[in-house]
Amino acid sequence: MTHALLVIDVQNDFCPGGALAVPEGDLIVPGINALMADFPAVILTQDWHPAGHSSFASTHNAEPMTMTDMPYGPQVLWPDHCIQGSIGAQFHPDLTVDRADLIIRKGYNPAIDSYSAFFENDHTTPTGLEGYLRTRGITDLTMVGLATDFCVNFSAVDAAKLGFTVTVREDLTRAIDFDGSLTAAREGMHAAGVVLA
Ligand code: VGL
Ligand code: ZN
Repeated sequence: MTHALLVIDVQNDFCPGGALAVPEGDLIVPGINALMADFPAVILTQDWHPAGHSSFASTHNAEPMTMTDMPYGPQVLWPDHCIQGSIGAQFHPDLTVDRADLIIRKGYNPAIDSYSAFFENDHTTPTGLEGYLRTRGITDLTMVGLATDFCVNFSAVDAAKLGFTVTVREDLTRAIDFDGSLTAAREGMHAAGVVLA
């Protein structure tokens, strides 16, 4: 049994002052850094969109935080965020990135959003993370980061469905909480067998 810490999207754009700021998103950074010492493996994810990404409201001449229908289902339209190579896409400057064994990027496909670290939002296109974890013998995952109700939620549910033992440290996450999304995320994670600690 090997237990990895998966740190989701602790990037400038999801912190106060960023393009898609999650309230208090920066407050979890010291606790995440401290937690890294308890894990033999640390993996970071990085939301990494090309300009003009299909999840951006601006791409559809729509208002941010409205919904659209994509071929793979309903999709929230976000403000432009985490554009490849931008300051907003960089990790929070205080995050300890040196402990990371792997940094996995997602959301680079212009036509499909990717909340989950495992699959794009079509729920079928893999990111490759599953194979990485399995070939390293990693069976247990603790997840922290941003945002609880989107990327942490989708990553945790996918990991549980894939058979990993998953814990989400809610004290080291923060939520966007859009239209009941946090309550729905908690229920979905619980139903999938994710331990909310
Ligand atoms: C996220 C919305 C859009 C997240 C990423 O990291 O939770 N949310 N892109
Ligand atoms: Zn994104």
